[in-house]
Amino acid sequence: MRTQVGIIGAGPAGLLLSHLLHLQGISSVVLEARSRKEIESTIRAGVLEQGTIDLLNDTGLGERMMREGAIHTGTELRFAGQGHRIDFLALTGKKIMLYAQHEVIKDIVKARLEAGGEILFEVENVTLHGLESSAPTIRFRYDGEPVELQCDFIAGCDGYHGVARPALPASMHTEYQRSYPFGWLGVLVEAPRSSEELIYAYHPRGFALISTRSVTVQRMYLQCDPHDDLANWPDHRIWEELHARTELNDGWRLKEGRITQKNIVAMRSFVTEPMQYGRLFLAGDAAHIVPPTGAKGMNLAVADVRVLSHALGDYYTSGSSDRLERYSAICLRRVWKAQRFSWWMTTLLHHDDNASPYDLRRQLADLDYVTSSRAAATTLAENYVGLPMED
Ligand code: RFL
Ligand code: PHB
Repeated sequence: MRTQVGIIGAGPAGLLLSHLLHLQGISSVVLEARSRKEIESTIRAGVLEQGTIDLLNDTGLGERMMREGAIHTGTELRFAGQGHRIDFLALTGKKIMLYAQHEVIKDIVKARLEAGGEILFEVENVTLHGLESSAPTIRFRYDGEPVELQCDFIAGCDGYHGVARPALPASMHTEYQRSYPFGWLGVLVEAPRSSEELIYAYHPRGFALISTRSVTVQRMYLQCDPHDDLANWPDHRIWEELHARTELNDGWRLKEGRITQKNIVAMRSFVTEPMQYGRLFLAGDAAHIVPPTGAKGMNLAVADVRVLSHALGDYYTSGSSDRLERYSAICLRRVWKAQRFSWWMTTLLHHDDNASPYDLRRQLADLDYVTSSRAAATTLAENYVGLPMED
């Protein structure tokens, strides 16, 4: 088999890259370990930045999102029994969209398949070869048969646990990371919305986030121990904590419903530098991870593949490798700012049992500052709606 760009992983990064390449007349094959059904039903992110919304619309992927997604012009920070609105639109002129990651995935898969794009699902034993040469290959098993895919370039879009990053020679890369003593217990709930906008709540019992998927399905998260077991979280305990952590002095109360799904995720910050080696380019979670508090992960994946698609476009139209050589440097400037923001939102809003009384007072001052100073609220807002995407 032969293609111009071999793409490993059909998450937002890999699928969008193949679409953006197709629009420039560049061929690709996407190799995905899981089934189509699985990637189209895994519950993950929900917030799209203004730049992500614009990119999806500009490339013909936004039709269902604009119909079914919900535009939000602000968010609420809640602590000490009071809510404070951060007005994104007034502070930055920009908005965000609540539209689930698996819906974005469904839309891109459909567009790719309708355009005759090749996505091979349930591939096994993917290995990368000849990264230093101008003709790298990807070997894998498909339908039980061994296959070799010859490419000009390989895009490693296979997430944090994929095989592309480990194929980089360790001596030429540096990994930066930080873990947090926090996990998120996420639930899907069949209930009406309790609030028009997302609520990020700090409480001495821990962080809580009230998000949404539709008028009838809500997404909620609770800070928990990252090693906690779901068996410790019967529904009544989840509701008790959600109510306690989101309560307001005016008697507002979260609407309950049937919990249909529960999971626990650990929080981590991670960056590998550089994000490329020879003919291999990493994009999205394969290269960097952020804790979900800033809602940045999927948006970073989108920004990376936008840069990569432009750089590959340059190569195929003019033969110039200049932008490809600068790919990692271009992405990392924005990646590190998203790292900073995600770290800051996480430490601002979570309760650390080991924090000193001094640190807890300082944290409350930080919350008070960001909700009372227009300058501070603007820095939160401009990061949340997304810093400019660079070329
Ligand atoms: P993905 O989505 O992990 O996709 C990688 C794909 O590669 C496949 N794969 C392989 N395929 C072939 N061979 C192999 N050896 C393979 N190994 C892996 C996998 O099956 C998978 O299909 O990476 P990508 O495309 O970089 O996208 C990243 C995003 O998924 C991620 O950053 C976001 O979900 C993070 N995130 C959020 N991001 C946002 O922008 N806004 C949010 O509101 C937001 N909320 C969240 C989140 C992540 C969360 N979790 C579950 C950690 C909320 C949560 C709870
Ligand atoms: C979500 O709706 O899943 C969501 C929203 C905001 C975040 C993280 C996740 O910061």
